[in-house]
Amino acid sequence: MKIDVLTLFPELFEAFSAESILGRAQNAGYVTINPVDFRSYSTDKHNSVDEPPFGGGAGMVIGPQPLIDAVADVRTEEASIILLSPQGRKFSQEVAQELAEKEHLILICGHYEGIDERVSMLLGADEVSIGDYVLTGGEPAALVVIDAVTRLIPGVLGNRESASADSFSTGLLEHPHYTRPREFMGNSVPDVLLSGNHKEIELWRHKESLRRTFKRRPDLLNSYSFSEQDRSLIRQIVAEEFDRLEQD
Ligand code: 6GU
Repeated sequence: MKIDVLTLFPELFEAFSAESILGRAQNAGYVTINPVDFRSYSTDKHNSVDEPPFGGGAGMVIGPQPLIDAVADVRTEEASIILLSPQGRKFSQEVAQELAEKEHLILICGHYEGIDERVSMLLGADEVSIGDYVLTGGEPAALVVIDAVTRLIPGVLGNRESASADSFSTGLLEHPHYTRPREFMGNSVPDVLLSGNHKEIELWRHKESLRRTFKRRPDLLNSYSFSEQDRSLIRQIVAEEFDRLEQD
């Protein structure tokens, strides 16, 4: 996959994408992340990219010319053009999976008050937001999208890090994880994890996934389909949580 990122701050992407799994994925040839400073496409004599808004008001708006020219330069037949914007459709694991199947992504990062509306219209851009909060620019959102998408490209994660058991891929939050030491500041690792009984461990993990989702993100259970075993585990969890409340 090729990911071109049109931004006024290309260094942010160079640093982030050189490290860890993203760095490894690039070195192994699964993905190429190419930050493009779209200021260099400005035909303005001062290389400026922003202007005050027509109609008045605060801030500056990024004009269409440098972005349209930059996209024309990097675009291929297969490219999907994504504009990071708080007005976009909401990013999710499902959207990440959809984008991970593309060959070429062009991500456009706005800054200041936003981007001239004609950019999205002329490019037929897919506008994407990473959530209901306001960032100073699209760059952190583009980093989130790049990270979530890259790890889903087949081969990027080894078997040991496989994405299939992740929170959201199963429809549930992940179970808790523990490592050494067995006891830390008076808190022990649950006995079952030291038992060596893999069936029991799997059952415990699944139950704790259900418990966490039930307690922290009950909204996720609306689109989860319960097995008979899940129903029985949920009954146990409700009884356990109720007992815990009565003890306090
Ligand atoms: Cl893509 N951009 C900005 N500026 N704020 C956001 C966002 C994007 N997604 C959520 N908030």
